[in-house]
Amino acid sequence: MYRRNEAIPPLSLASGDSAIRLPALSEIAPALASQLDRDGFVCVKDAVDMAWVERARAYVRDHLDANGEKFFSVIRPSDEKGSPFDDLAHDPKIAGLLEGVARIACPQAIFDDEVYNVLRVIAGPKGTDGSCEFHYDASVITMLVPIIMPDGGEPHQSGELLTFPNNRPYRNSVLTNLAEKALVQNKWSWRRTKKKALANLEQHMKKLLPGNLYLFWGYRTLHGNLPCAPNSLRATMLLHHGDPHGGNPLIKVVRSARKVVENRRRSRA
Ligand SMILES: O=C(O)CCC(=O)C(=O)O
Ligand SMILES: [Fe+2]
Repeated sequence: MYRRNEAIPPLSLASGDSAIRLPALSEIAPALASQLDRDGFVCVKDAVDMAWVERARAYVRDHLDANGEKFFSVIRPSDEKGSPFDDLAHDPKIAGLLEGVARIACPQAIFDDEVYNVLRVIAGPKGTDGSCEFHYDASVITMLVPIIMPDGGEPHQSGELLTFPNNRPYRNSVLTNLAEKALVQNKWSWRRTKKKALANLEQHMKKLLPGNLYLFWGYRTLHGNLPCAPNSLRATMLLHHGDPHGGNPLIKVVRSARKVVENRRRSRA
């Protein structure tokens, strides 16, 4: 068993072309699930090949060169064949790990054939876009893959992740879930949550290092990131898997409405 806050080391490195070094699922899934239940956050150290990180960095830089230095996100960047995001999201080890671990925690969850993924980039003069927008993810499990993290900035101003791990249980009712999200995902609550996190950074702040993978129970964990210094660059890939309210028609309506908003935001970016 691993101690609290200790990174899970790669137990036995897999060979082959994969960008990911992870032990066999059967070895690691139960340990990961219980560590997530206990600590709420797991770091799998050195699991991502730095060559993959460099390819993802080059993709981000190309996008910024073409579109200007500003916040952007790409929904399902894995749809671009041959991209680093295609490789990672379609890596059977990643999908297997996410599904294997999430099934232990939430047996009723429904799993899409593909792991939902997002590329999220903070850039430009403000450095505050999207910061401290605390939320619960829709997915049982969230994997965060840091690509570029600001360095040399003031501590607590470098886009560090803030988490309130395992802050809520799975809700039986979709309506309870939506009401709870509405209650915490607004600017008044964001201000309160930020203050609470800043008052106890040791407990809530997670430093993210490219090359490592980070896991948390996305549905149960209230989370957001601290602002970055002006003109910083911060890029993360998020992988989400397992829907605790899978197939519910109300959730489908909410998601398609959100997609419209996201697309508008992206077209403004
Ligand atoms: O980029 C991050 O650190 C977190 C983003 C996030 O929580 C999300 O996109 O769901
Ligand atoms: Fe999230």
